[in-house]
Amino acid sequence: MKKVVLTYGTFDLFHTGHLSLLNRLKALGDELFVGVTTDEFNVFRGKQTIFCFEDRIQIIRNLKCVDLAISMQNGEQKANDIRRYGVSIFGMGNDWEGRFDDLRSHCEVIYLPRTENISSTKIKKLLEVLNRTHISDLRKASDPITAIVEPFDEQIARKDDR
Ligand code: C2G
Repeated sequence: MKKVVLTYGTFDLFHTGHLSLLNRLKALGDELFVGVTTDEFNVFRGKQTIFCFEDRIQIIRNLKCVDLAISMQNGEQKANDIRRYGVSIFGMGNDWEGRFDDLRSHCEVIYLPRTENISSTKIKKLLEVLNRTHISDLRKASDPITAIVEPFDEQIARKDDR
């Protein structure tokens, strides 16, 4: 019988931390099934994503290490999925350490070390900073141009009034 490994995640702005976790989980069994949080579930738990559900699940579905991608619509479906898919191992990153120990009555539960120094939140924060820096740079660059153009604008406006 095939050994099925199951995990869940948002997988927004897919990065090497996600990839490393999925590859390590796959290596623990024969098949890797991945649940991707729906946009509705993310709204419910107050998590905002950059990529929509369809985009996030499409990336997961197309990974070499993933055998099946399913939707995660709520926090209560795990035990059902474990039964339905004959899951042997349920695995998550260790930021979730201890949070799913109740599933131990259904299958083996493991928490793997997270990859340091990368996360969707960090990427989003970095982009925000870049964005702010760019806006202020653009403002600085456009100020002298505005100073040159403004008198012409005023001249044209005066001519139009006549
Ligand atoms: N992860 C990792 N290393 C990182 C970032 C994330 O190993 N640098 C792991 C997380 O520990 C998690 C998985 O990648 O197991 C997916 O992470 P997220 O997309 O942040 O998913 P999350 O919002 O934690 O959703 O009920 C469980 C939730 O659905 C998990």
